[in-house]
Amino acid sequence: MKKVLVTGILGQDGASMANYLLNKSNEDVRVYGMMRRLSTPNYVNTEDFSANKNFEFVCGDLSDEVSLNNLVRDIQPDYFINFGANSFVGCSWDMPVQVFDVNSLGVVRCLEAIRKHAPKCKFYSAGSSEEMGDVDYSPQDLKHPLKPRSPYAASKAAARHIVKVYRESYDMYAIHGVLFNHEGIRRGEEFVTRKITKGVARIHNALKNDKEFDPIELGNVNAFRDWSDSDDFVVGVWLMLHQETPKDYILSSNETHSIKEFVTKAFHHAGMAGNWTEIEGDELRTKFFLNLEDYRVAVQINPKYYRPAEVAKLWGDSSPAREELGWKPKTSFDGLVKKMVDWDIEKFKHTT
Ligand code: NAP
Ligand code: G4F
Repeated sequence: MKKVLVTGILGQDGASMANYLLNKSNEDVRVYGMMRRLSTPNYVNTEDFSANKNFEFVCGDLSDEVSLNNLVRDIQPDYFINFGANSFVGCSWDMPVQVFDVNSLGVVRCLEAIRKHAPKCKFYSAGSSEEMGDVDYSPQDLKHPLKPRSPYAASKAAARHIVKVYRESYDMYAIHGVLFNHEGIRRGEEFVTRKITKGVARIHNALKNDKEFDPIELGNVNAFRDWSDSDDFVVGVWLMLHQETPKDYILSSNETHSIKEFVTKAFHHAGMAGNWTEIEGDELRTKFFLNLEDYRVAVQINPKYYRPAEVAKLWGDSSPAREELGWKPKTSFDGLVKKMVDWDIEKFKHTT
């Protein structure tokens, strides 16, 4: 039985990976899910597998090398999948030191723990399309230069470099997969897709109950992202850990869509048609109206959600992963929007 240490177990990808390994794949594995100490942990993402006899929560923190060294020494994992991070770009300007400590130095701490205590362990580092940032061309491939636009993106670019250094210096199986945006029913509620689908569910319920509602407030709705389903990506990450020679790959949908398009589709899927209106030169007055008799505003702009520097357009090229690893995502953009909207309408059916 192979032993897999997964950090970020209470987050989206850590939980999706554990759920895939324990419930969906035919792998014979024991999963150790690392969480940090919290006064009130939120176990909502781990409900599907936490009772599995091959699963165990373990305690550790990416900012603390003692806990990482002890875990790697005691567990002797075959795979170490590092999904733990401060993953929210928007807050990374407010806490740049913490972001670098967890996202960059945290990766060094993982690599050192493996080098010292389990050098044969295969390591996955969670890279990001944000590393491309101020993009030179589309779609972006692994040759695209690193042009980070946020402390978060810079911290991931640093992680990419150090993983390569350890791979080449110590002959370690260490990879840094560059993943474009991926979402789903475990997505944190401050990320734009989940914020939209939760808001759509709230407005859907209000209309159903003949009640008033407040609009969803967003920042830059003209940004484009390459969105996929997290459940598809964890399969790709697992494939990346099974190559003969370690190599980095991109995972992406190979499509790009604007935030506006996501909003329109999400409302449409919930049975609420609507339209965007804009006043030229006055972006702040951009609004999404529902096509009701009284044309009510369902989305409006609040500049507090603007970022000090924006990544305008992410659009990935994952053809090497598809051709060389045989990875193929199952969920389309439309399928993703539908899955998230349906989930949130059910989950928040009593919220108006
Ligand atoms: P997420 O839902 O925010 O999960 C991140 C997890 O990391 C959380 O469970 C968090 O713990 C944990 N964490 C934060 N600080 C930690 C620390 N000091 N020590 C240990 N654990 C810590 O993020 P995600 O969407 O699953 O993303 C997984 C990874 O992929 C992250 O590295 C992210 O940067 C990267 N990534 C994500 C995407 C995407 O679109 N989702 C794309 C590219 C790369 P708490 O639950 O205690 O807060
Ligand atoms: O959903 P977001 O916060 O995701 P972002 O910044 O693209 O980062 C996510 O994907 C990265 C991979 O590309 C990951 F590395 C990272 O960990 C994270 O998972 O924002 C998406 C876009 C941005 O352009 C943002 O400015 O949506 C825009 N946006 C507009 N209004 C908003 C909002 N984003 C958020 N979170 N909230 C808004 O109200």
